[in-house]
Amino acid sequence: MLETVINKPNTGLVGTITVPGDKSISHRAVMFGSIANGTTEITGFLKGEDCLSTIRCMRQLGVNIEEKEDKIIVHGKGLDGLQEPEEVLDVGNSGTTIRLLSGILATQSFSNVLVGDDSIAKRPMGRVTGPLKMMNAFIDGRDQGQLTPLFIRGGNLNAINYVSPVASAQVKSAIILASLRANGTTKVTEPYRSRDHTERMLKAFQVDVEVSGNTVAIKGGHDLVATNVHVPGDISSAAFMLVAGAITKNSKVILNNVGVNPTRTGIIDVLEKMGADMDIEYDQTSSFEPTATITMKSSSLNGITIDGDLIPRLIDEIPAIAVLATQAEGTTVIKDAAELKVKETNRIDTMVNQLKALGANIRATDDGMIIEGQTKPLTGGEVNSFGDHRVGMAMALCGLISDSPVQLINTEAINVSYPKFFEHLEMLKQK
Ligand code: SPQ
Repeated sequence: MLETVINKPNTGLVGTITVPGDKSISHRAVMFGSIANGTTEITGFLKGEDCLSTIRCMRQLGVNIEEKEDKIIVHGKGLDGLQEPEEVLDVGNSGTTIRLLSGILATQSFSNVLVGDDSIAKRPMGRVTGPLKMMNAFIDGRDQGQLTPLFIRGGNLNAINYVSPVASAQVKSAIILASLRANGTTKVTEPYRSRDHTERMLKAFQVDVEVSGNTVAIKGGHDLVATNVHVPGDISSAAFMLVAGAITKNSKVILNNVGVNPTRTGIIDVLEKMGADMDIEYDQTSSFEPTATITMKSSSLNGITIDGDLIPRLIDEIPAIAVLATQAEGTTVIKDAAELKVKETNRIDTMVNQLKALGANIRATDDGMIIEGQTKPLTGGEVNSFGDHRVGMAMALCGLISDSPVQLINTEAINVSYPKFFEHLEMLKQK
């Protein structure tokens, strides 16, 4: 396991970073390009471990995907041109790959076995396999298809009207993808709106997707028409640099090309409410995903409550927000976030335990955490990502502000979404 030591910068963090491509959008671009008719060129693609797993799986399904220095070229097979894989499909650490791919495979009459790493083996799959089985796909697996390995053989799907108990873009997307070959109109309703990259991108691939409030409707029988996709920077990765700039003295961090899809910008709302010294300049773009340049300066922050429909708009940013809250004056309460328990790790427990180990005043609740900010400085010491990229990056940020260095164990996990994370932090320190 790799280890990295993170020290306080001599002065502040200063400089400009172009954040890496959006992970959610990169996955979808490869999958949708694969099932489209024609060639899709993808620029800005995130070459992180998770998205590379998606490329590997789509290749196993017979799709020719070229990896160039500056773009990915997907030679789409059409939804009816995929082939039965000879080997097991291994999604690695990627929940998005296994869940969205399950939706695609539910439309296919051949057999597939899907596996992932130890973290994937613990994550709930029933939330996706349940509705896909209702549509008539044959799915089995450990605990009757609730857990990996999964076996999927689909085809002959019926449309369903599904009311999801969770706001989850992965659940919604899997059902939408399956509904491309279902008989009739499928509807998915969520308690709160989750990220809508699937809906936006399918429209760009000329699929008719109807959105009304928290419900998405799609009529079966659609074919995708290939289109070129430019992937904007990932706001979930940008969040770590925004927090770094806000909590480190004498800092001015400029982030270019940040994706600011409104279903993802909960972190911006939180930073504004906490009093961050931040400036946002929206780009003029013709893409179906908006972008902006964000400037963050060292900030005096106050604690706030984060809950309700804000949670799906910042679910992946909560590890970074927990670190931010340790530097805010007063109490930050995060609630309605029980979904954190089923991510790469149980992010409530891992973040609370790791921050406590550095002396933070934080406690876990059933559906979130409570952080008393600024009660005492963080001490530094040894922490672990436990194989969770977002926990790793959040804990690395603590080294920027703690009394003594932070030694992070298992840093390789960060390659899942932000392979240049430490390089970027160093660039900001050197200026
Ligand atoms: O792909 P994976 O492992 O599920 O990744 C995570 C992450 O932190 O990067 C979650 F652990 O992001 C999910 C996100 O939490 C990516 C995603 C998507 O691309 O559709 C949606 C969210 O998950 P969910 O369960 O709410 O649908």
